Amino acid sequence: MHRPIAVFLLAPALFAQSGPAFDATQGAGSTPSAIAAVSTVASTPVSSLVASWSDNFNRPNAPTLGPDWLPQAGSFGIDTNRGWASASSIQWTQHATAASSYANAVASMDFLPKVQGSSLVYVALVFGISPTNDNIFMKVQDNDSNGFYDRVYFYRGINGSPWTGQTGTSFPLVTPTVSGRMTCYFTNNGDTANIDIDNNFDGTVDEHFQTNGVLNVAPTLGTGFGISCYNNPAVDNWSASDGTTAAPSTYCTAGTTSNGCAASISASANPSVSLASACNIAVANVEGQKSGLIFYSVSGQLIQAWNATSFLCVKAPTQRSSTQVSGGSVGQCDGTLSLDWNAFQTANPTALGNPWSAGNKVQVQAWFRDPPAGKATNLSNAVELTYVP
Ligand SMILES: [Ca+2]
Ligand SMILES: [Ca+2]
Ligand SMILES: [Ca+2]
Repeated sequence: MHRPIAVFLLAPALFAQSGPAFDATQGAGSTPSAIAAVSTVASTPVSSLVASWSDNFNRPNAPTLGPDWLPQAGSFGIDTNRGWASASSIQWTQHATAASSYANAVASMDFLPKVQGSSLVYVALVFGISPTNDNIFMKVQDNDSNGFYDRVYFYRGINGSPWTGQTGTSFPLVTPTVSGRMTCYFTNNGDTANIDIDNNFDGTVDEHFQTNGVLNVAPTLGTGFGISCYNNPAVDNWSASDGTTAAPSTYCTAGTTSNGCAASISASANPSVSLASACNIAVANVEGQKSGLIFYSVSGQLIQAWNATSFLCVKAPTQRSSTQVSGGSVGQCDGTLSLDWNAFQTANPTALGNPWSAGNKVQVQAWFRDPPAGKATNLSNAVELTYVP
């Protein structure tokens, strides 16, 4: 790709507190201000108890992300149960239904190594997308193309430019990383934009960055959410929320079974203390005709090797639910496990975590038999739930 060249539109004084501002994706050849014409922003009102949206991209390889995403520039597809950007340079896509005022919104996503091509990559979360595509854009980037994400940037517009009153545009990661989870949100009544980086997927934030002055932009922001990438990085486990509470959020990595199945867990919604809404846990892609069970923790996320491919993703102590049979066919990945969370808690009032309170967090994972595998078992990825009233 093009070599970085020293062309900047920005006053150096802006970056006195934030290190060099050079952005390799804004060298010759890129067109940061060229935002493609788009369809109308999805504006379906979301009035449920928990306004949240998520995508773990766990579906067959495909050249698009499917109907939940409205591509705006470039191309996004599915690769091995992850999302990825498959064209070149600046690309972005908007979620079809996610909508919230930016100020209370929270979004997160895993940023992963490139799938192909140049190591000059970024992964960005986009907030407040308006019908004219104004937005707040926060990215983590491998700015020197060495395979390690090393800087974050806060921009107005898709790979755009600083906003008026910003107190820093770009900051270096103390510990560059090949992958991690970024969580972005706003504080200070919507004036401060924040990026948290968890560089080892253990649920604990390792680096935090922020900049101010978003209120100068707020009047022209909208309510859409998006993803943007530069070149061909992979992403996973996107979620967004209106701030009422965190969305059910998948994390950790599923093991690969002896028949090549990667069991994928999901939750229909966060559980409710008052049982106001259903909370169904589903595990897809389980080996057929195997016994298994869903278990949980209230002690936090973990990533600890279980066997050659699986990880234990929840901290001890754990609570098991009943053993069940996965169904499907022997040797196939068509088995499933499920748990009616509310029914289990109602039937087991002394189970771990009871009595529940709003804000309680639960980490849920599935275990199932796989005789040829290490420990003769494998594990799914995990999902974290947050109790709502
Ligand atoms: Ca995935
Ligand atoms: Ca780097
Ligand atoms: Ca961490």
